[in-house]
Amino acid sequence: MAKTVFITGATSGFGEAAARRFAAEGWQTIIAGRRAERLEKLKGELPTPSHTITLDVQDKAAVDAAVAGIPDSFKPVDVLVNNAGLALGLEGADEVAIEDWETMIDTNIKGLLYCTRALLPHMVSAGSGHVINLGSVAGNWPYPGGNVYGATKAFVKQFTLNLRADLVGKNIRATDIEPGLANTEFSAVRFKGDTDKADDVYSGVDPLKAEDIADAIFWAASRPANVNINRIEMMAGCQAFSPFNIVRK
Ligand code: NDP
Ligand code: 8X3
Repeated sequence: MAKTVFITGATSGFGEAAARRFAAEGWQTIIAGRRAERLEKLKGELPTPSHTITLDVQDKAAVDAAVAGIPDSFKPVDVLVNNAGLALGLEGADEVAIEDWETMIDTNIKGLLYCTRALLPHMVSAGSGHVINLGSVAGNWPYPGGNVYGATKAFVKQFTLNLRADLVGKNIRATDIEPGLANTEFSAVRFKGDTDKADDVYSGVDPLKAEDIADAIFWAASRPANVNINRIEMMAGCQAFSPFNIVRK
């Protein structure tokens, strides 16, 4: 029987690339996101059965309804990829719009929790499953303007590890994938449609591609049952660490 992966944020970037990768490997996909027309287009291009769900992960009732409405032919869900997420802005903590912080928390933290909590009991009943979360290097390494975005990804990392603690012995795996600089719509979203600013992020460098992250997600999902990949932190070859910022008198 074909395996099924449920991917949130499949309309773009890592989620779309992951859907293409899993489908190419013979998996059925459940693809979710807010942009319905993109989901339908993607579904038409995938070689295996796909179920689309137009979904805002910030809406708990909608998440519950989406999970309740999964067709029998897509059950059980073998892997949940909690990928939907975003950064908004790069302003300092004293300047940022509080609404941007709220949106990041509602999406990256609460949306991820809603999806996980809705699907986990089904995985436990089925006796197997795997939750793969999209963290970030921003959850491990501070940078100016990363304030709440990085904090949401630190939450994702620790929640993933705590899921492992809760689920050990239940044949449910949990993995945090923590990419660095990757060229997707991420920066266009972060800079609210300012494409010049977004393009600057990737100019003159060779960043990670969505397919690189899809590769890591699929690799983690396709390890034998006796293996759990706890975390994968990955950076572009052009990216590394900076010295501490010391302000001198
Ligand atoms: P994209 O902007 O290309 O894709 C983000 C996806 O998330 C879209 O499909 C979008 O779909 C979806 N999404 C956003 N908000 C919601 C919501 N409220 N409900 C449902 N879906 C939503 O970015 P990436 O592919 O780069 O990002 C994917 C994940 O990886 C994010 O969690 C991001 O934080 C993380 N990440 C990104 C990095 C990067 O440099 N690109 C590096 C490290 C981590 P739609 O708008 O249709 O709802
Ligand atoms: C995305 C990577 O460095 O822009 O999570 O925060 S970064």
